[in-house]
Amino acid sequence: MKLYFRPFACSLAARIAIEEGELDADYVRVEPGRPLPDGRDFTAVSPMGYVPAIETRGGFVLSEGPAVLSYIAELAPEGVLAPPAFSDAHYRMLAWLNFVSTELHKGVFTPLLGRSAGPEERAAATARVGKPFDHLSSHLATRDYLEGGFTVADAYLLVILNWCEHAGIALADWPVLKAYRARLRARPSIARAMAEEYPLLQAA
Ligand SMILES: N[C@@H](CCC(=O)N[C@@H](CS)C(=O)NCC(=O)O)C(=O)O
Repeated sequence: MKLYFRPFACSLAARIAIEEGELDADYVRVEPGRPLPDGRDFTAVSPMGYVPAIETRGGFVLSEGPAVLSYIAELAPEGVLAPPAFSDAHYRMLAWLNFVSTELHKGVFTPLLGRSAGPEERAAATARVGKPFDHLSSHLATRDYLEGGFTVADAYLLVILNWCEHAGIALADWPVLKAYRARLRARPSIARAMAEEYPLLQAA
């Protein structure tokens, strides 16, 4: 399986899942405005040009983070990256993936990290972080992970929390989330995945 990624983008969650699940993957970096190493334009893999995307040896291609993370979770042994299939916890994990994707990634961080939003849109995006961060804080105040043990939803949330400083969001205002981020960063799979991508980010 190939994982198409950009350093420290949302695709980092898929790399974390691959590390945590001890799965095999080749990592293909996507560089804006440049063809892939095999000469194709990245839109041949991911029509919107978004990472993450995966491509299997059998030719199965998939984009959209929550779907990619769910697929990777199913490649790992049951219980390693997701609660057992068809359990209530499994569906709650899917709900968290959607929550992180919509309420945080696209709703708050995409406008703050991109270049196209003007001051009004940025202020509105910043104002939208309070409700989901408050909800996460009260949920995580009594838990180590979003749903039982570590799942791909935690990997996705960690990646979003990594962006706070760059987006001008004061994570210190949510100490539960700050502690959760520190705890996750200390997890070996996450530390390894971040260490792989950090030098690429620095050199970019
Ligand atoms: N709907 C997509 C969005 C993914 C996305 O926003 N990816 C960003 C990186 S975090 C990206 O590839 N941006 C490149 C661009 O905007 O051209 C998903 O959920 O996977």
